[in-house]
Amino acid sequence: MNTMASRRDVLRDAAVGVGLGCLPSAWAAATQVVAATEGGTGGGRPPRCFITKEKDFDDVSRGDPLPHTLRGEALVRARLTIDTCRLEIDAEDKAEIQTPLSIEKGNALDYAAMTELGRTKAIRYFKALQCNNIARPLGQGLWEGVALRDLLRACGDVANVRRVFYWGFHNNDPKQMFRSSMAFGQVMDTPPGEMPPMVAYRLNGGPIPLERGGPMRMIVPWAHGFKSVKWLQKIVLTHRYDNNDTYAEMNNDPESYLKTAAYFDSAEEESFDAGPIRVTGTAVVGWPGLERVECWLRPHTGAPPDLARDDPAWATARWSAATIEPPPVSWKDELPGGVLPEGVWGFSKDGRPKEWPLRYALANWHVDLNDLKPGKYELRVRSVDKNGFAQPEPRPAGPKQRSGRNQIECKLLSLR
Ligand SMILES: Nc1nc2c(c(=O)[nH]1)N[C@H]1C(S)=C(S)[C@@H](COP(=O)(O)O)O[C@H]1N2
Ligand SMILES: [Mo]
Repeated sequence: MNTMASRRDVLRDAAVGVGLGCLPSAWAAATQVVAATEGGTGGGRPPRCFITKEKDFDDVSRGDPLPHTLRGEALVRARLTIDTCRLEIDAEDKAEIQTPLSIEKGNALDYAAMTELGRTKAIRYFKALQCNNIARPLGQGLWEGVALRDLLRACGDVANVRRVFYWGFHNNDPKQMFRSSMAFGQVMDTPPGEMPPMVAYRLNGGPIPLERGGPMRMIVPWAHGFKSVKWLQKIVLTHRYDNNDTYAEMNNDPESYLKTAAYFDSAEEESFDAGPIRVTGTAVVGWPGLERVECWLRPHTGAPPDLARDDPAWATARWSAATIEPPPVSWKDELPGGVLPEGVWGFSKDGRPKEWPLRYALANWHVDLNDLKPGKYELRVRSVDKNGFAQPEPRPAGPKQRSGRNQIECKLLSLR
């Protein structure tokens, strides 16, 4: 076991950032880039482009049959088409609402009403979807919709409201209901410079596909995926102060914030010919922000790469900064047609992001490994948040802490 060899500082800060949204393929071939896949299937590998194509997200859905497998008449009955979808807003318990919106009264919000509201009130922001319990981002989209606070305000006076409950289509089987909730203040009192929760009706410039929870989906920027309810149909204001999230079950923390954590594009073992290697990955910029991404390289010890929390090797690990890639030079090439960068949350009038990396989004990073001798290596990656906590801090990484995955990933590299 040779942990000392890791002291050979084989990592260095790559000064040149080639990494705009998508890697040029000629460059990639020349330098043995550990290729990012086009996402989707292979266990949640995020693609290299800043935006994930709608079809390339990994899917986390409950229901039997899954709502997005319905077709034809069944889809119409489920009210999951652009023409049939309706969003109802009501109150329960002691809570009151002046103008409830209901299918019965004929004033529920349909898709046309949502897009009409959007003409004056639309907001757009990037959001990385990440499951509380899956250690890899599912994808990142540009979501467009109307702030939930604006929809609620349009329903007139309310009284005795403490929480907002909401759910989507669930095959009319109460057991299949997937619900989530927010405190009333989280919905109404958006702090300056923050993104509000929204009812989204567009993803990446087009209607939200059924697979991604369209036609209408709740998007909660600061939270894990379970707050972003798909196939949204019902919002209920309540006097109850307790959370009713489906994700409150099974020891999940229903108020968990999106964790800051770094990932390899591919965590699988890979072989290379001797020569420079670039390893790429993404980092989720969670609630505590992202200060930097770091890598630790050491010769493979032969032991399984899952290093125990109390393994002495952690204490002598040498972490070197990876390069967080700069914003795309041309947002026009990244954004869907018709969307101007200045129309996206967090961008200034000159079309540039005010902060980088963007909060609740994915940052791309890379690390260059040069002068590696033939052999087998372990490469680990971690994020350091703006509070100075390095992953997995500030909480344990174990499976019993269900407030968002944050284990340190390890990738095995073989050099011939
Ligand atoms: N209606 C409904 N919404 C849902 C779910 C669900 O099962 N049903 N799963 C949630 C969970 S746990 C996650 S992580 C995200 C996943 O979003 P995606 O499938 O678009 O990647 O959707 C959330 N919204
Ligand atoms: Mo999830």
